[in-house]
Amino acid sequence: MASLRPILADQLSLKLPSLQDIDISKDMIVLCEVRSETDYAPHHRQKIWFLFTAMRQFFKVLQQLNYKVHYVYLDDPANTQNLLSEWKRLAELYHCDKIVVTEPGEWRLKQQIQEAQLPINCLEDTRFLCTHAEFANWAKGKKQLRMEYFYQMMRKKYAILLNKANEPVGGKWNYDIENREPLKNIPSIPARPTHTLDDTALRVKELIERIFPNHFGDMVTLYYATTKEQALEDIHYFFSNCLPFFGQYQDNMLANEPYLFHGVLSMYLNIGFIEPLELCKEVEGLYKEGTVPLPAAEGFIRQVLGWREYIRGMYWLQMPDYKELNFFAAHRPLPDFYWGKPTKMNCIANVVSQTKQYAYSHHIQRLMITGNFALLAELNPKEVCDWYLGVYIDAYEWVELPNTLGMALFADGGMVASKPYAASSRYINAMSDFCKTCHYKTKLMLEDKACPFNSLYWNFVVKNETKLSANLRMKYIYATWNRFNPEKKAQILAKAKYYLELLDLNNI
Ligand code: DLZ
Repeated sequence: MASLRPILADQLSLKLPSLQDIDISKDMIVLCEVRSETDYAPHHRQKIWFLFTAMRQFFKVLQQLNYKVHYVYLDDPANTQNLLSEWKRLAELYHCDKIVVTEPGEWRLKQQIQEAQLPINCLEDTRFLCTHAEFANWAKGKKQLRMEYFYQMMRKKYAILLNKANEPVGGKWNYDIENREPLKNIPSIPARPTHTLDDTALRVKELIERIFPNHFGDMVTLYYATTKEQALEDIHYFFSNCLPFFGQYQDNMLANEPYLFHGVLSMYLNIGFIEPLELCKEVEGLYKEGTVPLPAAEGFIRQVLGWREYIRGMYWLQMPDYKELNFFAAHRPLPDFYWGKPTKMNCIANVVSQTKQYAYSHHIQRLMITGNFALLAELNPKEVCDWYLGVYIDAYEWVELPNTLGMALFADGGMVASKPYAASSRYINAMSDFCKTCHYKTKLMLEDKACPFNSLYWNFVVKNETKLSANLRMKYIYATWNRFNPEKKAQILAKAKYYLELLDLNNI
């Protein structure tokens, strides 16, 4: 009998394990656009546009390769609008006695697969470079699961940037310290490649505008590649124009440069257009031929081979309990300005507006602006995580949750990060041009136009002293606070209280 081979929107790769033993003469591949996936998070309209266009382009590729493929369109009257029920319907339609699928990237969906009364064989996703068993084995018995050690293991496993003695080239595993440049002398950035919107993309645009008229997110154009070939153009643009500067400027933020020297490749890696190992090897090759300095190559490879795999490992190791963690017991609802309503805080307004336009922000904007504010203002982790999962074009829960709940919000109490990434506006002003044109003043703490990040920072530190003061990396922060006189301390906390009240009125 035949088997059904469903492919998810973030599995658009011919190397998928569930395609490897396929019998091309009878097995049926299916791709389904369904409301259960469009609606489980508040997805940005451009994200859905990107995914459906990429799915439809991949469908054409499969047809050209003579696979048997069935595509379910969102507005197909036969569509039951749920992945599992579509797989059941199509398995019956095509007389398939089993369903072979590559493991989904989200626990929610894996759970649905396991609970479905269907003959499903779920294969481990070999597009990742560390298996679940390897990660669990690495984690076993360790008190702390720090990325740095995991990364060294992965460098050794794949022999990336190692010399003949199996030691790191250049003598160090990590060149982060050489990577951080302040905000000056930024080289000019050539325009990114654009991709023509073909009939497929335009038809999907019309569909999204019709079905999701009120969803968050601009649809003026689609900024991203929707085929593997186009994604390769973006990679080559990145290699030639950005990678040499990537490390140096990766923490900077500019109001008019959403991408700076970032790869903007995560959306392609995460849907399967690019293989992570190939990408790392290409970058290593560029270093070896002298095109890219070691700190830039190492910094980039660390993101892909280290951070990306570590985050995924942590997700599967800790789920489902991980999602419920709320270390600081933060409960404030997500303010309206996360959805584009006005705020006088220029950094947030700018990052949210870029997010609305591009469905993208780079990692420092996500961590140190929207994430930092959510941490300081005690926003409910569930609402914050839902926002990140929806609005970013590269977000699936395996990558979003540990990055948001763990890294940005420290809601896991330090499983992912060794200390909270809390910062006052001093950091934002040093790394960005947002403060220059802001209503609030970065240097002020108590005055009328004092930047809210400043008093909220101390409020967060003080409020969570019992939870954080034992952390060695926080010691100097508490020492600074304790040097303030009692009157100043009281004034700072009163100012924070005032701003939190304004925040609750959506008037900050
Ligand atoms: C994110 C997403 C959306 C918006 N829509 C679909 C869809 O209609 N069909 C589909 O197969 N996948 C979609 N996805 C991606 C899935 O949500 C993703 O595969 C799971 O969350 C696992 O990572």
